[in-house]
Amino acid sequence: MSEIEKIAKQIVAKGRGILAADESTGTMTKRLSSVNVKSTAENRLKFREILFSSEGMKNYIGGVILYDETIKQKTFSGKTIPELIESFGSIPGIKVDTGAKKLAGSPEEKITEGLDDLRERLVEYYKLGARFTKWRAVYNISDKFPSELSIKSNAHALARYAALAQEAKMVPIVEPEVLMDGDHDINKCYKVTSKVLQECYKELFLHKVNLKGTILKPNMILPGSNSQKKSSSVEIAKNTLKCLKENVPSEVPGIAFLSGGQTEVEATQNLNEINKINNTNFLMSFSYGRALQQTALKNWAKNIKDTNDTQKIFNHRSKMNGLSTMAKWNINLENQISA
Ligand code: 5MM
Repeated sequence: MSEIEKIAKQIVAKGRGILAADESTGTMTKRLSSVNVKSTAENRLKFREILFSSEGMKNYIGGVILYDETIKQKTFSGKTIPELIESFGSIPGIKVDTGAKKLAGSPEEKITEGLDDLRERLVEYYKLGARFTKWRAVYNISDKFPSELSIKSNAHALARYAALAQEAKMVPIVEPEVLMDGDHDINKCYKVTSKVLQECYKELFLHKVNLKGTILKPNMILPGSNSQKKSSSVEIAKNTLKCLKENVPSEVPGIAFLSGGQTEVEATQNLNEINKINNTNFLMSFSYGRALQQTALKNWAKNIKDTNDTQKIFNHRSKMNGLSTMAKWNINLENQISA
């Protein structure tokens, strides 16, 4: 087994998942402003360092996705951030796209950019300690969208990125995110996600990407956030598994879902349900941003000198998600946070 194949498996090994802490400065500023904290490089580091040095990292977080600013920062104790993450038994990764921009030809949609100089940037990130990478494409659902142009151009970019990441000896996380926004039902999400995944794997194959050394980071199959028809966890899990079974080649070792605007508990419960009835060979795990950080951030904002309570909250969230990768989560455990 090659090194990247080993790393891919290690990151999403049973009981573990990924902390997506790769918010760009713009997104992090929104998150911090929402809790009335000033978005300075120092504050962004402070919050992230609290998470990265939590006990929960050791047992439940196999990898951390960083942003360019963070991977180059030093902790308050002098270690680099990748060194800190490794010392907690986790693997540092890096977001290498440069964001979703207006798609020429269909300007209401987005194309993810970042291929320019990517080969050189990957070499630098490897030297800084990154062993896996991430690139996110976004697709909107509406009557007209996503267009064929958006599906094809984003799949092409994802595949070019993945091939370059593997050339640089890093695992690519391939993230095609079909957004939850809209009033569509779960069937529409199923259909769109299927199309998007088919095109991604067509391109990954064409670009000779070794699928065994990749991780897929998809959305779960959910009704739109404004849909009148809500779906149960069981329905979400069944649809998600069916869609992935039909459209993801079996060589892919692991699937790490994004949370995409679900609440923390919804994201955990849905993953737990997926693992309860998982009839595939994929390791089904998480790569959550908001669903791992939201409550911890709110708590930290009340007193940015506090470390303990914020870590307690993050440890609990990590543990709940770790349990859900083994289908061992339940609501009683969820409510036992005071420990
Ligand atoms: C953590 O946020 C990442 C995106 O940041 P930018 O929009 O600033 O580039 C994002 O890609 C994230 O990794 C995934 O969407 C998963 O996060 P959620 O919050 O959906 O679980």
